[in-house]
Amino acid sequence: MANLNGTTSDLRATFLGVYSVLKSELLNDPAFEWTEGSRQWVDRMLDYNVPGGKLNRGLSVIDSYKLLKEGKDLTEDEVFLASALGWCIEWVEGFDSYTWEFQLQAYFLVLDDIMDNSHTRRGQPCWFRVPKVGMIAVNDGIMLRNHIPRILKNHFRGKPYYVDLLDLFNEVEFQTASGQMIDLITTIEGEKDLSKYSLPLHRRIVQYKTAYYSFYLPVACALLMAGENLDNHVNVKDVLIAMGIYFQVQDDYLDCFGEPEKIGKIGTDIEDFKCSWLVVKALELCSEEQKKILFEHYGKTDPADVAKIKALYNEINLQGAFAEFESKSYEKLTSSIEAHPSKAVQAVLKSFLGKIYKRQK
Ligand code: DMA
Ligand code: MG
Ligand code: MG
Ligand code: MG
Repeated sequence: MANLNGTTSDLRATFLGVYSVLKSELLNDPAFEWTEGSRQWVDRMLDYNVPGGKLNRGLSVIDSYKLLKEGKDLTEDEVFLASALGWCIEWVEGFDSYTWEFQLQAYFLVLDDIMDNSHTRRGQPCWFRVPKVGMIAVNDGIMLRNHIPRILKNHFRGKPYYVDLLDLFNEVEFQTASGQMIDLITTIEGEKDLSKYSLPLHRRIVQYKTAYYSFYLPVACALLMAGENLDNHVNVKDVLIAMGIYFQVQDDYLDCFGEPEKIGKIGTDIEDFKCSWLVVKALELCSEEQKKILFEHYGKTDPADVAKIKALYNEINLQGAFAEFESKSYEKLTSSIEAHPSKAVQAVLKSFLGKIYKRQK
C-alpha cells in the first residue's frame, strides 16, 4: 500500500484497494458453496450498488479517526481497519457517484428505490429497474445487509470494541428502518391527509431515517476505534443528529429544485405524497386559496398535478425560505460545534459541516 498518511488521492486509492479485498473475501465466503453464476451475480450487484464516486462518506471514518488521533500518522493496520468500517457504511449507504451522499446504505437505498418507486440513482437506473433484476433486488438488499456483519467478523472479531461495533450498526439500522417506516406509512393510499403534516412530524421522520445513519454512524465508528466509550459522547451525537436533519432538508429541497444531472436522481417526493420539508413549509406559508391547490394536487402522479405544485412552490418563494433555513442552520451548528471542549472533535464536526453546507448535489 502506498503512502498511507499522504494526500487524499493516496487515501482514495488505498480505500478502493480495501474495497477489492473485502469484495474478494465476500465472493469466497466459506459459508456458501459458490458457483460461477452466483459469484458473478454478487460481484456485479456489489459493483453496481456499493462503490463509485467521490467516496467522501466512507473516507470520513479515516479522516475522523485521524483527527481524533490529533494528526498522528496512522499505521497500515489502522488505515485498513478504518477503511473497512468506512466500507461497511458504504454497504449500508451505497455510494452515489455524483453526490457526496451517503445514500444510506447500499442496502437501504436498493430497497428505498423500490418503495419510493424511483427511476434513477447515481445517474443510472435504480438496481431493481435493471433488466433481469426486478424483485431479486429485494434479496440483494438483504444480501448487502448481511455482508456488513461478515466484514466486521472477518476484521474486528478480536478487537475489544467488536461487540460495541456490532451493537452500533444494529442500533442505527433499527433506527433507520423505523424512520423509513414512518416515512412510508404517512403516504398510505386512501389515508392521504396533508393536514397531519407538520415540522415536528417531518423532524421525527428525518431524524430516524437519515441522521443516525449518515452522520452519527461514521463518527461513532471512529470513536470506537479510538477506544472511546460512546456514552461519553452524547453531545457529539446531538450535533451530528442536528446536522443529519439539516442534510435531509437539503435532500428534500434538491428532490424538487436540484438538477437531476447533478444529484443523479429524479425527484419523486411530490408524486409520493412525502412529508417533505418543502410541503410542510408550504403549508405554513400558503394562503387559504393556495392551500386548496396543495390539497388537490399533492401526491398525484400526473405531471400536470406535479407542475401545479411546483408553480405554487415558486409563487410562495420556497427557495427563499430554504436559503434562510440553510444559513440559520449553519450558524446554529457552528456555535454548537464551537462549544465542544475538544479541538479534535471540533475538527471532525467542522469537516462534516463544511462538506455539506450549500451543497448542490
Ligand atoms: C432517504 O430518504 C433515507 C433512506 C434511509 C434511504 P429518501 O427516500 O428521501 O432518499 P432519496 O432521496 O435518496 O431516495
Ligand atoms: Mg427515496
Ligand atoms: Mg425514501
Ligand atoms: Mg429524497
